[in-house]
Amino acid sequence: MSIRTISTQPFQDQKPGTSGLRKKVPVFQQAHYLENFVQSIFDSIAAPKNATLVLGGDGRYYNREAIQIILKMAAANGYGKVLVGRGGILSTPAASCVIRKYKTFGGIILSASHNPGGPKEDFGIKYNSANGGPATETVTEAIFARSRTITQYSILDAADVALDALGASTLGDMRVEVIDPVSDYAELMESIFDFAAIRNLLNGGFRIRFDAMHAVNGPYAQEILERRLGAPAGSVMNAVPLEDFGGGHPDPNLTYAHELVDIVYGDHAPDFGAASDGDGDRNMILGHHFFVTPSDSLALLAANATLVPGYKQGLAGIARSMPTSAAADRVAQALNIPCYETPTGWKFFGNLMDAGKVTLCGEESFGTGSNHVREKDGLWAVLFWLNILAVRKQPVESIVREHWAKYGRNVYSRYDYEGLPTDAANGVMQHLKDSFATLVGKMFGKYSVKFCDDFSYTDPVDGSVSKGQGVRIIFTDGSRIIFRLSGTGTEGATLRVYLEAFEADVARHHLDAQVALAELIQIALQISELGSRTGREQPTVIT
Ligand code: VG1
Ligand code: CO
Repeated sequence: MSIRTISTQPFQDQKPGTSGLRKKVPVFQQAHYLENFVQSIFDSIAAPKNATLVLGGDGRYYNREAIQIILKMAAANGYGKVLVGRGGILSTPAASCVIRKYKTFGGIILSASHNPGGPKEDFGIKYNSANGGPATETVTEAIFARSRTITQYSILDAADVALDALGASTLGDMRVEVIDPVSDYAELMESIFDFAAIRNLLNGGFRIRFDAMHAVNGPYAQEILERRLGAPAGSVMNAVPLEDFGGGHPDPNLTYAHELVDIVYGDHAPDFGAASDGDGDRNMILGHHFFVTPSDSLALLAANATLVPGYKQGLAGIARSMPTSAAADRVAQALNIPCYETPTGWKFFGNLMDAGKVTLCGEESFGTGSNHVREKDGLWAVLFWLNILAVRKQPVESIVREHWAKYGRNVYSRYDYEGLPTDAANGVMQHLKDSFATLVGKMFGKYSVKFCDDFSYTDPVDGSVSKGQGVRIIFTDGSRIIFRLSGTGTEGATLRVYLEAFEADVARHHLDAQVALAELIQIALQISELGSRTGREQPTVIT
């Protein structure tokens, strides 16, 4: 076996987005494309000789091929050991768990999360640091800079490694350990939650449905919910991970998880429904004929955290991404703990958690997590809810309504306009920024604009500044409209419009969010000129 050094030329498009580098599979299949990016990671992180890496992905199309390439490149780049999930599988939170548990130098996660998979669909790669979290902006920028000047990469000339049986083998001088992708993660979950109480709940006839959407969490959910907690077989649906997610869009929201939504809103609906995404880090929570918005879910977990053994000492603080509703802020205020507002993407939470400033974090995009790992964690959120339900013995809906009655309701919705021409989407954002001065003080019906800006964040731990993180239009009553361009899409531009209105009046809490937000939506369309600038009247997805 020999190390080959291969000459290459930079691709100019390897800029990591919100969550790593995401492109169509055929882009990744181009000669040297994946190799260039992997070498750029290795060159930027400068691991000491014989360092250990964790490697795994969500099992989508091209996962196996990519794993073999990365293993051979790690061997050629002086790594001492790679821990790889059996079959090349690790959910994103499980990879974070393994990186932390075995104190490795870092890890590489292969996923395009909630985006479809298959020969013509999406693939992705990201680097996570020793804390188990996505590399900070400083590191991802260094990787991008390197990818623009790269001239060569190294790879071991060797046969493929067998990945389907547990155990160790060698690749040149490097050790490859194929590990069970589920066991370390399941053990961590048992250390946080009251499994006995949840088991009692499930034995007592409380019915759950978990939709794994043919994505990575199937085996995790079967092991934890069915085997360890005793949910009846079949409680986990679409449990077999498929390379193309069964042709679906593994995004746990009301649009794409419609199979589950039909069940929880149908006859004989279960008491609790949940789903997770392609790589297992997102979650959707449903009750009997009831949907919990992710922003509310974060606030509720925070308000009920001391019911869970792992958080019985209370929370150090909460963090939420800027577009996430301020429901969590109200709980933080009541608990007298800080609430941080960060840019979108999990990489901004890591520093806060490492510094002990926050315990729970969340995003409006169906992402919730805590300092048990450094990624959002879908199944963890489901177990958190089940633990609360086991203690409070109330339906999901009454828990949410009681929460609203106590704290008020932050009515919330997100409109996504996918696949827009990039110029038109940029034009909308520029137009909004150009309008700030004329918007302030302006009245739109009962709403008066208090303040507008393009969100900028200074990390309280390392002082790094991230600019241009989304346009905020904030009204005097605290309502908000936010416009942001997605950093995870692979085709054209996706414009997200986030709408939030605060409703203190319990008598209005039953209103459908779309009805309660109708006026704000019209204001958003009016001030952004979205329709005329993009030619798009209707959003692609409403969540
Ligand atoms: C989206 C979400 C964001 C999330 C990111 C990664 O990013 O809005 O909240 O952190 O996906 O989620 P964007 O830039 O498209 O809005 V996942 O499940 O990919 O790790
Ligand atoms: Co994801």
